[in-house]
Amino acid sequence: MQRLHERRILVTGATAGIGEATARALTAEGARVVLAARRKERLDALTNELANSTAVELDVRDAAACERVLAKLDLDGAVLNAGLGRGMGSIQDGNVDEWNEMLDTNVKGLLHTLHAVLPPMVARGRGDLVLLGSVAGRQVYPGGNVYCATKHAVRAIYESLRLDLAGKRIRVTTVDPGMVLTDFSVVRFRGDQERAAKVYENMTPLAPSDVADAIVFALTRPPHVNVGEIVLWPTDQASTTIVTRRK
Ligand code: NDP
Ligand code: 8X3
Repeated sequence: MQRLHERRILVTGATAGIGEATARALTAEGARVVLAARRKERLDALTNELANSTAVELDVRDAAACERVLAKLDLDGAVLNAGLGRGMGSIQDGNVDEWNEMLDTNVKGLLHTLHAVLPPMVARGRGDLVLLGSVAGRQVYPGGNVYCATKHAVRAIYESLRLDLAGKRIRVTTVDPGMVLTDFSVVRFRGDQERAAKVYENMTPLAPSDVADAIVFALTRPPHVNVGEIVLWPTDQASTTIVTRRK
């Protein structure tokens, strides 16, 4: 029995990491997945591989493109996962372009996506939203300032959605992972593989499939159950600043 049989679910940021793992897991549960991201060749490879999947090339920072591409999709659910970190350091030494990229993607991109996908769900009186927050939306850490601020904003948007959508039969979930082994740190450190690898050195991070499992759990509860907040830590991570590294 495939628990998401024929449900049409959008996954933003589906070309890598958590989004890709989620697209795979949802497809395995019978969902018709719509993959969204910027890298067309990766979208093409995934739609060729995953049964019942389609793709839209989309930069979530582009509000007009989100409306044009997403508003017409007849969605049962959306996993709002597209996001990134850029750099690590103090605010006084910060790079304004990197701040804008994080804010435009993680906060405004999330809002653009919600603005496009929500009206048909509200009209139909049914829909599921899963936001990708982070433990960085619950705690800060040295050098994390603006990235952490974007994830605190995701948490505020999650809480706001619960109020705005009260009584409309739309379920809202935030999934907030700790360290997950994806391209996240490679992107954050602009391709510096050595620096990225150090983040996960001598500890066992979550795998993208661990996060996908949590998303599938939330989406497969019966309609009267709304899983609100899922916080997933690696066993080796006690907080955003305390990580056990085993030599
Ligand atoms: P990856 O770098 O592996 O994947 C990021 C995905 O986001 C890619 O598919 C990328 O696709 C997409 N993306 C980035 N910018 C845009 C954009 N402007 N428009 C559309 N898609 C975009 O990172 P993760 O899988 O780790 O990150 C996914 C989410 O999980 C993020 O929101 C991140 O903040 C969050 N997270 C990650 C954690 C971790 O430790 N890895 C922990 C907690 C939360 P493309 O480049 O093709 O557009
Ligand atoms: C991304 C992971 O290390 O910034 O949210 O908490 S981390």
